[in-house]
Amino acid sequence: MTRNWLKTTAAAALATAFLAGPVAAQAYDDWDANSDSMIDQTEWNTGWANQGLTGSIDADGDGSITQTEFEEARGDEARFTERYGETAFEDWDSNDDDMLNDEELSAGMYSAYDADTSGGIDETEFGLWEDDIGEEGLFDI
Ligand SMILES: [Ca+2]
Ligand SMILES: [Ca+2]
Ligand SMILES: [Ca+2]
Ligand SMILES: [Ca+2]
Repeated sequence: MTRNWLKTTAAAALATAFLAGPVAAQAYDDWDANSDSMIDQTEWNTGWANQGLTGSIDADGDGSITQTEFEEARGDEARFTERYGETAFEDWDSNDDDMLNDEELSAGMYSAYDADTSGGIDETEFGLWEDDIGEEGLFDI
């Protein structure tokens, strides 16, 4: 954990002057703004935006994720499908414009990781998500 964090931090620092770096290690406490040991949808969206996570898979930087950008970012297809289902892109595209914006991606991931559908992301669920994002991209699973 510590070693990974150091490695990620060093890489992120290195990448600052260049293009978007690997997704930095996430801190549950930073995301849980009101410290009630649960990340609600609002806190999740804020954490998501603060980390610029949509930008890390938006290859052309236009603010929308196309299906192509999505597929290129998702890493191992079989594992991705196992985690998110075969129709994740369509399911998350709530306004049916064949693109995912920041909000849709954030909401889609939120529902995917609220494993017990309690309406909040607890530390265990957050840890699972953290394990799934990695240096090769947001969906390095
Ligand atoms: Ca909270
Ligand atoms: Ca794009
Ligand atoms: Ca959309
Ligand atoms: Ca939950």
